[in-house]
Amino acid sequence: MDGIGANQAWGASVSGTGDVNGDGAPDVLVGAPGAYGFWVTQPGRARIFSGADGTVLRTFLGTNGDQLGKSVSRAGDVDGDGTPDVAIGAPTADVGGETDAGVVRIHSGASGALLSTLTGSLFSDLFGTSVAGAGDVNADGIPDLVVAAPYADPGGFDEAGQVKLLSVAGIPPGSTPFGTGCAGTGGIAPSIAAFGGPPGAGNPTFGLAVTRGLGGAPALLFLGSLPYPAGLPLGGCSLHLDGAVLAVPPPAFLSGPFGSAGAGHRLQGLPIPGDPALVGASAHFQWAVLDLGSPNGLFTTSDALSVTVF
Ligand SMILES: [Ca+2]
Ligand SMILES: [Ca+2]
Ligand SMILES: [Ca+2]
Repeated sequence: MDGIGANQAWGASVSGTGDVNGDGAPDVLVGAPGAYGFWVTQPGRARIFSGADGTVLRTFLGTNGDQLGKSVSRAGDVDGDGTPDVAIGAPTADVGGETDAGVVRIHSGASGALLSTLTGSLFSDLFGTSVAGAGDVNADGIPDLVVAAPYADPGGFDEAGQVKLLSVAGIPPGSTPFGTGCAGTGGIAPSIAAFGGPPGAGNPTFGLAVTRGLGGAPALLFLGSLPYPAGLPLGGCSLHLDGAVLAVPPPAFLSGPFGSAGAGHRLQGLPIPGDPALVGASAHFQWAVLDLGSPNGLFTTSDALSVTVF
């Protein structure tokens, strides 16, 4: 696993990832923040290598001056597909015109796809200089991350540094939860949250999560044209959507272990097209999870979420 060019800084960061390719052997993640690209300086890169035979399983590339790979970490199974995911820091990435604010990218271990980006907010904070998987600190069922911005200026102290413990999922500005979920096996009700950044038009990583569902169970995401806060009774559960249709046709299977109460979660990407006509539009969502321990003996429902695009 040697670098193949001058100044790549190959191995500036290393981490185990868990088994991303399902061959039973844990794999490894290596960062090269100094790696170059054609005509750009220090975009950086990171790679996952097979722990079994050292072959390259995934390659992640930064863009100009990002120094992607300055930090790397296992992230746990963030999207709930059963394969561990990874976090990669790019501390000199620019964010919204703030030079070197820094980002941490969370990628699927299974496909390499970008799941979410956590961002620094201010000039020269270098957010993402270090990153580590923290486990599920806030008990919402999704693994969290701890990220350092060592050149941040908290309290007005120049470059005092700041460490943030961050949840991948939550309720973004302009979105409103409503209604109530119904409890299934173990007396635990699923809940809905958003991930992948705010619901802005053109955000390709926006999506919705279900957490605390029955482990390994299939789940369906429903979309309604109008919210129905009072709820249509469904045998002890409530449908909080008017004109409900499936938002995504195939069911998503929640993370395991299979059948364990409240242990299942899943992230479902819902990329928002970059269409100005969508700005100001609202959509309303609710999950249903197959769970024979529910009041109706068939499925539980989450609370609902209204999302307004800006
Ligand atoms: Ca492996
Ligand atoms: Ca995963
Ligand atoms: Ca969490």
